[in-house]
Amino acid sequence: MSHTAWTPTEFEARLREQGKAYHIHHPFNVMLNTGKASREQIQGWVANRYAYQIAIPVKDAAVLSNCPDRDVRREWIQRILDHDGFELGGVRDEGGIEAWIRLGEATGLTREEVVDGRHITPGVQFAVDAYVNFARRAPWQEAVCSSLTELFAPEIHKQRLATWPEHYPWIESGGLQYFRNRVSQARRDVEQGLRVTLDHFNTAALQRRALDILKFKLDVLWAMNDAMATRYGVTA
Ligand code: AHQ
Repeated sequence: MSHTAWTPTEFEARLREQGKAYHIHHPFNVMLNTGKASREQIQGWVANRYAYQIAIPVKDAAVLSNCPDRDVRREWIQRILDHDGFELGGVRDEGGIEAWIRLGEATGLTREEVVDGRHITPGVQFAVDAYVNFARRAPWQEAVCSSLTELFAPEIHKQRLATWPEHYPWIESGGLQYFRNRVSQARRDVEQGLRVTLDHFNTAALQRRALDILKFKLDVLWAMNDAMATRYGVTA
């Protein structure tokens, strides 16, 4: 086991290598993005992923509460605004959680059944809670590192935008706005997440820890898909 730290370039390459375990490769996601999902499977996915979406601002607030660095907080707080929405100085943005509910309605779910969480499976909730609880108790730099699954997120959002209109024309196009917004938001998130991670994890041991943290978060996303596949089945 090497005791010499990787250069930032090599370290970033090792982080990106972990994309092979990203949930874009999970059979449930492959089913969704290759047009094989039924209406019920898509509705189940949207309703279950709501548990994750509403947890993100809580997770990000946990990071802020652990972070003494004002400059880092000034950038990180944007993530909460992205999801919860805001009304600042006359500028109003409904936010990503509202856009996710719209996605639910576009698939034929009612706002009420998305928001009341009746479709959320225990496995999805446990994975989401593991992520939030990790961010609450871990050093804030480790929680920042765990958000780096977003290195791989623009591709999955673009894949949905490229395939869902063709495969699922019955989903009203406005419902996909969430994915359109996330392509640029994920890129901006990663710019800060990577900067903090490459700077903080600067010894061989710390870099191995960073890879373990990213693996944990990849497992959170994978486990969510496992739970949904168990509940709704995977049509190959
Ligand atoms: O919509 C997603 C989102 O807002 C976030 C925040 C970020 C984080 O802080 O961990 N991760 C994330 C992700 C979102 N969408 C997922 C998807 O597949 O639609 C991907 C997920 C991620 O890559 O971590």
